[in-house]
Amino acid sequence: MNFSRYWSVRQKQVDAALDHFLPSANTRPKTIHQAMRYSIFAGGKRLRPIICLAAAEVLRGKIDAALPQACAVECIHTYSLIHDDLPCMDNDDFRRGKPTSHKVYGEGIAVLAGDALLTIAFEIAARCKSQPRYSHAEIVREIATAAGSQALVAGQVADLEGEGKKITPADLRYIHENKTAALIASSIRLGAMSANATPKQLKQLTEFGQSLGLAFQVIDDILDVTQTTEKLGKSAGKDLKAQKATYPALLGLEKAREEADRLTRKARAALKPFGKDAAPLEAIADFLLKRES
Ligand code: GRG
Repeated sequence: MNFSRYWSVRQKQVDAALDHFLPSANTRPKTIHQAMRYSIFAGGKRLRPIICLAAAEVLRGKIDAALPQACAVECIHTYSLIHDDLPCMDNDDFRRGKPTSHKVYGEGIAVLAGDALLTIAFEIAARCKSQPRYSHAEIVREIATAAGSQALVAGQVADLEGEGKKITPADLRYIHENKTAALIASSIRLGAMSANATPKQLKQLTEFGQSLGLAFQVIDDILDVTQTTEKLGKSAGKDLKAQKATYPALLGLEKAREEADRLTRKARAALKPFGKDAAPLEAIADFLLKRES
């Protein structure tokens, strides 16, 4: 498998679908649609939509059937980044290699661009086809749960409240599971649901997504202290400055790397029942472990 070609083909498919689903930059009121598009097309990796499509692929489902759900999760992810960067949260000037939304459009429009991306995620998801095992209501509930106050928002609350405090490894795991792993696991689940996964297949892929999501965040913590701002496209060294608990801060760099390794192996083990069909997800797990940005 030529992984970089695979990734770039998928990125293009996701970008074309997002372009189709989002109102054009000329749609009134122009400012909000320009701001939504500015952040969506600022150059994100598209990890969540691509793993959603890959999960469908592993179950021999159609990519087209998973595209609305894939775009919905990317809209939610981008909203969370816009809001996370606001002065009242992490206060960052730089994201995806560009000035953050509030730096370009002002705080008011940045808040609204985040709100509008969160909302449009559900409009886009509602365009998907239901499957014999998964109704529209179940698909929409999956997304709402992952974005809500017991997952993504819960992680952000615990992260905000944990700043400058001594937190335990269990607290750190709670933050990472909710702030990062929940949306990643849900992206995989949505792809699997679009391919009408059996309950057993969905369980295996959920396990994969949870371990992959945690590994992704441990690696993100490591990159924050080992890479430059230019390479990351976002401010490096921020966690340290904000006195945030991270895996390298809690365990040291070497143990944090071992933990990322262990979680990736655990994720890969959950793919065993899919045999050779799991190749795209296995390749993604390996790529994420070795990534440098
Ligand atoms: C504001 C409700 C709310 C939540 C914010 C996503 C988030 C929670 C905070 C952003 C900061 C952060 C370190 C989040 C953890 C998840 C993460 C590593 C996001 C970055 O994901 P990438 O690397 O980003 O996939 P791109 O830009 O490539 O899409």
